[in-house]
Amino acid sequence: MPTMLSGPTVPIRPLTLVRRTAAALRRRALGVAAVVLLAAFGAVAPAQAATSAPPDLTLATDVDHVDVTPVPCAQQGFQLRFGNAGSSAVYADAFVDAPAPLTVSRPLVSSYLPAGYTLKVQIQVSAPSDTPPGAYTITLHAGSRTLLLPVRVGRVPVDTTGNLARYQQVSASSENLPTYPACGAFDGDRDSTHWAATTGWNDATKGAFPDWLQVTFDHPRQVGRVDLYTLDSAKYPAAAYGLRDWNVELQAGGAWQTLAQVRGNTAGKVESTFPATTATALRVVTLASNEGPTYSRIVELEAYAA
Ligand SMILES: [Ca+2]
Repeated sequence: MPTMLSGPTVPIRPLTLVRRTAAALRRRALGVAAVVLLAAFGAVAPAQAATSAPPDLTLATDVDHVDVTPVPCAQQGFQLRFGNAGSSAVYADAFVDAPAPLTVSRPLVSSYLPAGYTLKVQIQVSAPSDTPPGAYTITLHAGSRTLLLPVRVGRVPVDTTGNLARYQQVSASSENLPTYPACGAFDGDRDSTHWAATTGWNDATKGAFPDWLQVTFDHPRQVGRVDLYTLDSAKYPAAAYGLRDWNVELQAGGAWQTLAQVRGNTAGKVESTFPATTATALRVVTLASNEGPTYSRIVELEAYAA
């Protein structure tokens, strides 16, 4: 019979939780002060002036503005410099607020900050392809500090290769992040030797099939050919690590239609051709890998009219 212990159970509170709570309480108090200060002065200090402000928490960035191209996988952002100018260590939070539809990779940075220490964190800034070009502002908060970072959103580049999948919105059943995002399969780089440099998609559900990788067109497109580049390098040949079986599907008339089926593939590149079909989206449904029950790997996925 199992042994039963009697008496009250005292939960062990994680140390990190206690510290977060303390930071939250301090933030609430200092937040009120920040609102009063902002109301009094009607503006906040520019990015470069903030670090010279009185002690305690400091906020700064490595750039005075961020240029954003609204396409998947664009590498753009800034370095957040979050410091403690006080004489004792603190746990503190910095908030990075981006106006919709902009998003940031780290909306909250929580950290232990020894006295005199400045934490440096790289923040990625992203925008969907339908973001109106123009000026935006990211607001950074920490304690009583507020910092405004101007953002300039440009236009979506024009593809000149005929590849209908470039600069479109992409999604996947799962992503093995941060190294193998879905957008890596639409970045214009077909080279498998760059596999570990975010230029390919690898799902995150090892051993589970099917997976899928999708591109959604900004307006209906006529698609008659799909080129799929699976992982194929000297180190990782397609016959051992690449995709073996998959379906090419188009969303036409509101429903998914299978236009091509590939089975038993061992090549690095496969062209699937079919009667040109007007579609709002394209997806590849992966069914098996040459490695066995592991992962789906696509270095680049391209779509053409014919
Ligand atoms: Ca790629």
